[in-house]
Amino acid sequence: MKKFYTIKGACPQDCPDTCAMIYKVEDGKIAKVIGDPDNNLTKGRLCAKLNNFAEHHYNPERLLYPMKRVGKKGSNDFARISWDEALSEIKKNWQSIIKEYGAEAILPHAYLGNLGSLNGLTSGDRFFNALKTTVAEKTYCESGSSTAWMLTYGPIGGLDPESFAYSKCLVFWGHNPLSTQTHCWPFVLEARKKGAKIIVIDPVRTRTAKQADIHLAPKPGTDAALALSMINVIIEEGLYDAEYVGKYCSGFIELRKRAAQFTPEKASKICGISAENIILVAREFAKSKASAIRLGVALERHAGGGQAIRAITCLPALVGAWKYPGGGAVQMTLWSYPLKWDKMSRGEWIKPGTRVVNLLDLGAALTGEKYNTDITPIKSLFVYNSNPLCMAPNQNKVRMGLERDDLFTVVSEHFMTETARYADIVLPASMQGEQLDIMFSWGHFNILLNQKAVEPAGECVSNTELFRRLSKTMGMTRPHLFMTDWELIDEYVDWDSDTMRGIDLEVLKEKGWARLWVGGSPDIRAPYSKGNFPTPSGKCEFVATGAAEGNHVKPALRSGYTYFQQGSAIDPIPCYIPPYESVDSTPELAKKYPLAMVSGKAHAFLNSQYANEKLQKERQGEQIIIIHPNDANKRNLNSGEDVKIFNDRGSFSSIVEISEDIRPGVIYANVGYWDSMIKSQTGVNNVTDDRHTDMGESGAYSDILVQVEKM
Ligand SMILES: Nc1nc2c(c(=O)[nH]1)N[C@H]1C(S)=C(S)[C@@H](COP(=O)(O)OP(=O)(O)OC[C@H]3O[C@@H](n4cnc5c(=O)[nH]c(N)nc54)[C@H](O)[C@@H]3O)O[C@H]1N2
Ligand SMILES: Nc1nc2c(c(=O)[nH]1)N[C@H]1C(S)=C(S)[C@@H](COP(=O)(O)OP(=O)(O)OC[C@H]3O[C@@H](n4cnc5c(=O)[nH]c(N)nc54)[C@H](O)[C@@H]3O)O[C@H]1N2
Ligand SMILES: [Mo]
Repeated sequence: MKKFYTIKGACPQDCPDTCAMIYKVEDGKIAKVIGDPDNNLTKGRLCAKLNNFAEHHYNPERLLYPMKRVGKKGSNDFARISWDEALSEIKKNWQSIIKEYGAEAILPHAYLGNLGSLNGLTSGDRFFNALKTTVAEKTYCESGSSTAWMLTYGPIGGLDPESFAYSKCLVFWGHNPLSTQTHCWPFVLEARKKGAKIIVIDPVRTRTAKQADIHLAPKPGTDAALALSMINVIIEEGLYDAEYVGKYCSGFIELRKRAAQFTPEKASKICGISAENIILVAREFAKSKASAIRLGVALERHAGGGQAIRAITCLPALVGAWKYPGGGAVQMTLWSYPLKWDKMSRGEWIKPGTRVVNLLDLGAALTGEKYNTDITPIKSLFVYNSNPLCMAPNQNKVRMGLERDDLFTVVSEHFMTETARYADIVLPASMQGEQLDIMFSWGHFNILLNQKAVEPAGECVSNTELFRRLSKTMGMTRPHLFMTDWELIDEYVDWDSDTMRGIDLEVLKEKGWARLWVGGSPDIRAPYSKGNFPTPSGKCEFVATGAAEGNHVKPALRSGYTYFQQGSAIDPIPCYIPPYESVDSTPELAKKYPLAMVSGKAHAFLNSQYANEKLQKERQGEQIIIIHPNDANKRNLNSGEDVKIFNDRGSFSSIVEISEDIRPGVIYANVGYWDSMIKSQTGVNNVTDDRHTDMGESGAYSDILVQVEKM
């Protein structure tokens, strides 16, 4: 007789939705994974990436055993070995590296292949910190926006998607939720039914922008000027909430003075949007009262991305929107979770002065361009939860680093990604249905328990188990390195926190998820109606306290990155910083490379994950770039042709789609395609740069100029 059972789970992906799922198990195998019909947000529906999640577990190309490279780096020539052999090979190499160069010659590289508290961003931190390796500063995403957000509001979670149903004006600013946060949309539609206006601000007419009442398409990286101009209009026309500003905001005079420099006419020239439209949107936002802004992460990927987010976050406070249910803003709900970040990363084990390498600089660090590599070169790289050859900027530099014969590289993976092909040792990682985790979200307020549904395939292990094995192999003895998964769950969550009222492990085991106690139901929820922002002044800070001293990096890096780094001084009043590369800011460069290139998320992939799944590949189609007809005509291009996109850093090929869905002077490309899926065998990140932006050391992925030509 077949044995059937169901187990409650949670989606592992780095996505704001963190869906509640149900694993349907049949004879020890996951037969199907569905969205939990009883969940307040998932409501039974998974997305284009996850709706064949069972099959993903049993993809025949999945890595099931440890392997050792026998061919050239990058060649995909590997031989199966045992776990014992793999671990002793790692031990042998690391011991000799540590003896000759010290442990700082080892660089861990992780990001958010898995978002879990146990198996996610920080799962290896305690191991690497105990081994005293170089510290990885993980700022691929979110650190710039979080830093800016916290300067304005402090660590608050802001609005939840359910609150959108009560908004009267919803602005999606550099955010494309119909691809990247689909489960919020029913609440948006509910608001629209009640008369709410939907505004999308994006250089591209995305799926989301197509649904908007108003779509503004600014030049990339100019949003600070737009937001400051809206502030100008709102103040000059007396549309701000003087009482709310007076009681709960600081720095109004300074903000007013700064915004005065951005008349709609001036901002119009910078942003490429008409002055009338700037005024229209400013008035709509101010007059709607319960107005809300959903910021994406994309805004941070420009030279002045942090300052843009600072300016944007001032808007809801300026008009007093926080007084109303459905009014305010959301950047990362994550900041409301009762998670013990310090325990998760064990930053206290790091000796002050230890080298910190920002992972956006991977190529520069491996090639010796940065970080005193003459004194302590990087001799070993350990990659897990990340696919840097595809997702890190400046791909050629990263590849050059990975090709080094004297670099001992270990990669823990689900699949033989192009990064994994450069490994000396490949280790097989388990998938979400095969491991335990407790999940938070950065787009809502549910906490979820992902229970192990089946045993791992082959010899796969979870990240927690991987680091327990490595700790033992390296002869470590600290008890914290050997805690079980259940012990880690107990340690990482502040179960006594006020937000955990009525939630314990029994509840989570039974139901799978619970909504944190964050100030009542969404129809009445307005927790900042009387200010109470956890900033140094307790107010919404138009002028950011501490910004000038560089305290801005600290709060954002608390999410598990590094802990003792200080940033450089920044302007405490929101300002406009022009792009690193643009027709207006670098006209000389623009003669050679006249098109700005923005990259964003593919509808059917999750970063580079699922790009190797048949269904998702079919759904997503081939790599395309979108170009405006004017720019296409100048180059004599026809839709469907192959083109080459290039600049001084590199190039990639793509099919061209000519469309008015993009503003002239800009092209758009989805990121996530594996090199092997692209004719040029190089990807979007071949042309991106590894520069950091103004805040949180985030990446300037979409702040680049390129040229496009027929292939
Ligand atoms: N389907 C899908 N969902 C995902 C992911 C995925 O890969 N696929 N990835 C997840 C992750 S890691 C993240 S961080 C989120 C990201 O979620 P989003 O922030 O929604 O995603 P992006 O596509 O990066 O960017 C959103 C939009 O910002 C626009 N944009 C770029 N530059 C500018 C600018 O200067 N100004 C303005 N106004 N707009 C700009 C882009 O054109 C793009 O349409 O999505 C998560 N969800
Ligand atoms: N040009 C450009 N580049 C970008 C962006 C962009 O918009 N434009 N977006 C940036 C953003 S927002 C982000 S978040 C980063 C994402 O960068 P990454 O997090 O590196 O991206 P992923 O493609 O999700 O790669 C995660 C890898 O981890 C593996 N993995 C998944 N789960 C596990 C696990 O449990 N254990 C182990 N060991 N491995 C696992 C997956 O198979 C996958 O290969 O990329 C950034 N790069
Ligand atoms: Mo991200």
